[in-house]
Amino acid sequence: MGELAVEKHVKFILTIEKEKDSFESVVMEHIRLNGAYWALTTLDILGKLNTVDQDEVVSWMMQCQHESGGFGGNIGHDPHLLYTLSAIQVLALFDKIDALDIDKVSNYIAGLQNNDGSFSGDMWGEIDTRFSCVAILSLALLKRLDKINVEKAVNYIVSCKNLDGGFGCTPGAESHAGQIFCCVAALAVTGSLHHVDKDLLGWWLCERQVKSGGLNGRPEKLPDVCYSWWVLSSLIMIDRVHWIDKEKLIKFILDCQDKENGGISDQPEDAVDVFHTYFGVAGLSLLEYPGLKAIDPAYALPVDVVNRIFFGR
Ligand code: GRG
Repeated sequence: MGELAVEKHVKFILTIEKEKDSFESVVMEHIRLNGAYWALTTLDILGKLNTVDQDEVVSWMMQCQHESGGFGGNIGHDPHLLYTLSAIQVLALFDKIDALDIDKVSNYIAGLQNNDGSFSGDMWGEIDTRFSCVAILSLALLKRLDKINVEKAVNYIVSCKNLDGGFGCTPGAESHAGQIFCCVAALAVTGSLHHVDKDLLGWWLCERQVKSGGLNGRPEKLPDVCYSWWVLSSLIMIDRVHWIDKEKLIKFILDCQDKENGGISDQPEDAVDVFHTYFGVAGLSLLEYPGLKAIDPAYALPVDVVNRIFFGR
């Protein structure tokens, strides 16, 4: 089995940040704040967060904040819960959450909760369990969960549970590993995991492993490195991670590396990008690959960062 090409991946991430006119930078222009979270968390897991200028990142990021308190994907873009969580996560990595007006940001998030407990992603109203997840993770990191009706939020997530044990984006929608992460993480953070049938969901999740060792996101679909995160983190949170073949999954992720120029792709031989590089490295961290910082399966932040926030150490 090959090895994780740490130096190459660090170089890949630092290069895409500098090449503002590259294809990668242009297609990521509208989600640059998500990209910053994926890139910086990868660097931190690899022990290389000190290679970036933190003040420069924070100064750019604070310009992405809208007067409502929410963050947009880039300067001048409309605010959305998805970018607001990324901003909080990046500040958490830098130990700079205090740079935020915490009441303003948490009021923006709480204002997006609907009467049935669900969350809209932004003022335009789309509802999805992804937004329940990011709202709950954000408010938990800001220690402001009291701003929302947690019981209603949990009941809405439970209403998205399916007969196969999984969760979808709205009530009755198909189970998908990405949405399962969202619902399980939100339930974990709110102390509500008793709503999950762990054996039933664990069985559905471990059936996501295909012959190559990779994981898919739902039945009959192709494996993709990003599900190493969505599936594994969920299995860990429900204590069923020993139901998959870890060695085969490690091999699948390592086979998706560009060993020459760095970066990780969705499948072997495909083009690399920062999203799959992050979820590949984060997946390896969950698999306890040597030399990587441990990552928290619910907050998707290094464990030392989460401990610093909640336990001051
Ligand atoms: C804190 C890590 C973190 C995330 C925040 C936004 C979010 C919460 C989670 C997104 C979860 C999700 C829906 C992931 C799936 C992403 C993905 C690869 C979707 C592809 O869907 P299809 O239908 O692919 O194109 P499949 O694999 O089903 O064919």
